[in-house]
Amino acid sequence: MPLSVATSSIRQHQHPLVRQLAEGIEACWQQLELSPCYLPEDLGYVEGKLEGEKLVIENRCYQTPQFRKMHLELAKIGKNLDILHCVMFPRPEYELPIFGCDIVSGRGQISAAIVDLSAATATGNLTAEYNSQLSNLAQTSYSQPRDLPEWGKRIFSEFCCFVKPTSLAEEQQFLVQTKAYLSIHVQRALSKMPTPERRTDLLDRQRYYCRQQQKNDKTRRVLEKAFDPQWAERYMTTVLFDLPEA
Ligand code: BLA
Repeated sequence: MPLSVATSSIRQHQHPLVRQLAEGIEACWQQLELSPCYLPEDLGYVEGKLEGEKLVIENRCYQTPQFRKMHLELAKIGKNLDILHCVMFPRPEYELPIFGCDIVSGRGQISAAIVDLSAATATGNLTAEYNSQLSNLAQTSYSQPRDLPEWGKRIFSEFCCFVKPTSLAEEQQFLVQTKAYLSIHVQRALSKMPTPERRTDLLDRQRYYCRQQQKNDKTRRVLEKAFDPQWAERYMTTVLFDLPEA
């Protein structure tokens, strides 16, 4: 029996792209054999204050035979800031890339939309199947591509898309592209056989990915202002990018 995905209460009030992508992600995830994945108990649903404005964070977290943690987070800060964060960490017995996506919208305008399938191994290269399927997707073009920060350059693949969408058409293009990455990923995961002998390497790479993501000062700043530095550190290292244990 697949686990049904409940409807979120904050997404109705979020930027349409955040809402549409959240729905697309959950629909795609239904193809997998979902079971719950537990976050630290007090951090599943959180409220805080940022400059007097209310911050609400809603987390959904699942695991499947192929993935140890599939996390979708929606956050709303006052009337202005909407965030979607999504990461899928494979079990280290499966040589699958890490899917990651982040949308940040301020005052109704998206400033950052990023999606990637990040390599599972230290070479930084995706496998041939991923390469060919991603290369075969329709070409995209955005008027405002953004430069990756240094920490990101070390983990994201050549297929990483990081943009500020400037029109409805570009927002829809990002939605279609992200859903295509996800759909390829889920199809590949379903046909993947485990390779337990690669486990140590794959775990190391996931730890590196998380350590690099923990360097995102922009995420940290928002959380520090809404809560406090200690809370932000705990949230980034136990909910967003916890290091997998050996
Ligand atoms: C950027 N992330 C940001 C920004 C904010 C957040 C405020 C700056 C927006 C901008 O530069 O226009 C905030 N993101 C958050 C918060 C959460 C969140 C508060 O997820 C959660 C509570 N970040 C990810 C994942 C990726 C990612 C999975 O969580 C990529 C796969 C990337 N976010 C990412 C990158 C930037 C960003 C690369 C730009 C950082 C920079 O320009 O320095």
